[in-house]
Amino acid sequence: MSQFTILDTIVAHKRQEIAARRELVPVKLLETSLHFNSQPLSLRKYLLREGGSGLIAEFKRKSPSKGWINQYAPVERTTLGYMQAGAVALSILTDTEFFGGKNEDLTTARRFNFCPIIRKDFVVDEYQILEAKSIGADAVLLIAAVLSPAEIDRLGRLARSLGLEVLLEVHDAEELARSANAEAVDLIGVNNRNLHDFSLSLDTSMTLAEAIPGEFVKVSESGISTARAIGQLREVGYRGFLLGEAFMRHARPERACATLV
Ligand code: IGP
Repeated sequence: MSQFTILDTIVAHKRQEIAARRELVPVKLLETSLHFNSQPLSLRKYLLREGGSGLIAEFKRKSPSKGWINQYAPVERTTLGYMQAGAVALSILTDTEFFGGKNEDLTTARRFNFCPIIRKDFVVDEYQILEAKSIGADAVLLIAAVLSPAEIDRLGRLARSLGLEVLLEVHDAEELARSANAEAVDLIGVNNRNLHDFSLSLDTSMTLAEAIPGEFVKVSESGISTARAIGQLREVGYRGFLLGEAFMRHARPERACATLV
């Protein structure tokens, strides 16, 4: 479906940002970062651990669909609290314009936690993969709706060559069929949010589950807020559950996380 969505606006803005960023912090400089040569943690392994919650807790201040969700929760206390509550991994939004995040949020989370961290952003360029590595991420998100199969292949392989795992986000069977490339992708995330009208339905994950090839770890993203929903998703094969707003809309997101684990 090639309908105009918020994604087009975000991606256009992102390309401008990257051009500016590249001038400020050239690749050579990224490569000298402390994290650049560190060994990342495997999101796949953490999610597949026996008895784990499978929860991926997200730090998200605002979004195009909800506006401000939480302006005040500090990254340190929230992410450490998420982990103490029993989350398995973290997802940190680094987009500033639309999600109120920044790279420093991820480096801060990195300092306070020993767990896989996903850099959540709109990746359209190799530069962002190198940047993700340089700020201490363990995994990157690639969104099928904004990338061609060739781009997914190229960006995914680059990420993997740096030891990063790749979470590919899809929201329908067609995207899944054209993008599920085992050479470039480690995990498949089904986004329950419809990016055209922002409506949410867990049915998206429920119906796509069996179409996801077995070599990928299955993750369900967005609109999840109850233990019951997590139980249903687990039953059809999901091993990762990405929750943002259900936690972040509370003044103490980490406490909301503790009630779900
Ligand atoms: C979390 P929610 O409904 O629990 O806040 O959703 C996460 O899935 C959502 O933030 C998300 C997202 C994205 C954000 C899914 N895919 C891509 C930015 C970019």
